[in-house]
Amino acid sequence: MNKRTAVVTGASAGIGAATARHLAAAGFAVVLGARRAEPLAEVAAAVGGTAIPLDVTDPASVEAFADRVPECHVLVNNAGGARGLDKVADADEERWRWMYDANVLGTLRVTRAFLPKLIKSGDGHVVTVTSIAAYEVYDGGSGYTAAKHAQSALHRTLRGEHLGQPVRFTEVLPGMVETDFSVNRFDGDAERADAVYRGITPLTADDVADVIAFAATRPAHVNLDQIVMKPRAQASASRAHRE
Ligand code: 8X3
Repeated sequence: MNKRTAVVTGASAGIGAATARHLAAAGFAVVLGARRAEPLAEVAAAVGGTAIPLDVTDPASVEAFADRVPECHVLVNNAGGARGLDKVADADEERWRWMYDANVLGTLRVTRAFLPKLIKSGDGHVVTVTSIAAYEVYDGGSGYTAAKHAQSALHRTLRGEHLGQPVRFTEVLPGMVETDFSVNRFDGDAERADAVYRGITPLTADDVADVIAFAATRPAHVNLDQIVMKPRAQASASRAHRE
């Protein structure tokens, strides 16, 4: 039997790379997209997958990417991220624009490009990785929480719009996961990023990927709608127990 195809965005590192590994282990042919060609090629080689350059903020790049993938059963919208931790009073519009473009419009572009193939597969599945920032707000987080709320709204809308068609929609909402998420948020400031996870055992990218692969391997009639994941030591975006 031919392998089912899974497409993972933001697959050069973190949750995306781990998801590519877990889906490959679950028997999928994996197509990996990300901007950074070198790490992407390394992850793809390690899982026997196909690396294709993808910048979700560029409509032409998304179109070219989708054109190279003839069939798709599972799409994991993982690309995105945060920029800064500025209060609303100090908001930087460029950072807001990037966060909207990458998280919200990126998910829109990629999902729209793959929906016909997902439905045609007879058993399609869109997994969108949002965040606990998709249902909580916290000081300094507005640009990111606003984008994640919007990304979640877009994703959840699809569930109703495609009711009756052979496609499932799962939203995974992680809390603290130690990846390069915080390093990117803080413009490469590793010390500031480390402080986010200090004194607690955060989730790993593999913890989240394991759950994504679980959702993607349920029988076709089972839709895991929303899955919130946090480390045991985290109660909310702004409340964690630190040793
Ligand atoms: C990452 C979780 O709490 O930093 O999506 O927004 S948080």
